[in-house]
Amino acid sequence: MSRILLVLFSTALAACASADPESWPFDATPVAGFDEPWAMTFLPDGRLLVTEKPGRLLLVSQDGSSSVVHDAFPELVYGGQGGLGDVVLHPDFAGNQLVYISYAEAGDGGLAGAAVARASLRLDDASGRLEDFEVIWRQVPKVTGRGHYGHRIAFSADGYLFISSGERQKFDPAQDMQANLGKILRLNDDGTVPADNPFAAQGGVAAQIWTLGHRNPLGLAFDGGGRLWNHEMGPQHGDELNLVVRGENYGYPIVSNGDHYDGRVIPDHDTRPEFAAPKAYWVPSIAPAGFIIYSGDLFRGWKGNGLIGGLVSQSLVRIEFDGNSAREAERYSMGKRIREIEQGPDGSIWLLEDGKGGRLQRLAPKSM
Ligand SMILES: [Ca+2]
Ligand SMILES: [Ca+2]
Repeated sequence: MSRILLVLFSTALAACASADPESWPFDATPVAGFDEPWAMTFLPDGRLLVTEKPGRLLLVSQDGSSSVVHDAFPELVYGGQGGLGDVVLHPDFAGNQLVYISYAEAGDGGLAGAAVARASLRLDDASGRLEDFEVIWRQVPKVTGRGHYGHRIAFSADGYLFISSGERQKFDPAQDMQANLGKILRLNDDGTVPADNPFAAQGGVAAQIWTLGHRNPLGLAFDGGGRLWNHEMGPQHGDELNLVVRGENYGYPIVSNGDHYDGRVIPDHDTRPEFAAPKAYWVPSIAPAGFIIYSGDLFRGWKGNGLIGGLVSQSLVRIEFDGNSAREAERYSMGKRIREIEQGPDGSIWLLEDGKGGRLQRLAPKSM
């Protein structure tokens, strides 16, 4: 019953969502264009770091001018969903200049897997460069294929490094404690494993695992109360927004509110209550990518809301949270696949479109 209501609700929302900028409560100003941009983060000085999937890390000013920081990531493999991925700052970046970068890394025999590196970012007025580049985490095992790397990164307020690791379109590794695919990992900021992780006693890659049973998690964000949320692409529908709780199993590929693309049914979440169910889900898919939980004042009434980009749905989706529950509140049709979202220092909202020529756009409330 609830699923039927949600389908109706989603359909109604999609019907309401308008691609007419006149109907948006914000003005969207294009700032620059990129070659398959994938992620971005703001620096304390108001400039941005932007990644392009083919392998360039760029320093970008708010006026759109840019320079290359780094374009020689070791063993980077570009293709399919893989290439250069996320970029985030260490919570003490002002003191240590550390940045964390994820990318798809080639292995032997055509295999590949996500890797996370950290490096020191040396900045001057016009440019930046990386020093002391070091890979601190890798997907295990490397596998064939070019999909579902995941590799989103987020830091908790207490300084732990969380990485979302996709199941590489191999399904069962999401439930295998000898693989770190299909998991969310919790590490120290140098890549070592905290002794108080839920599966630390098992050793090996199991010790890295915070939660399991994920598919392709492309959004990872902490809310103001310290809760960790992730979103992930479902198979044929069933995209999920999850509250990420220590040691929980989110059930993929055993359960999903979507089904396999070849038509085989995957039992829905409500058939297996031992698995953590999503707090919100989408049938039909929105194809979520990019995720912030807004903490600014510029968009009145949006503080504490989630903002999610939509690829297939070509949308910006606003989420309202109430403690441990969540629901889609609004959806704006942007007319382009939205890959990434960030909040600017002044509370403006910045979007990256997906693909070649993907634009960086600055969103600010419409002046009345
Ligand atoms: Ca980001
Ligand atoms: Ca299902």
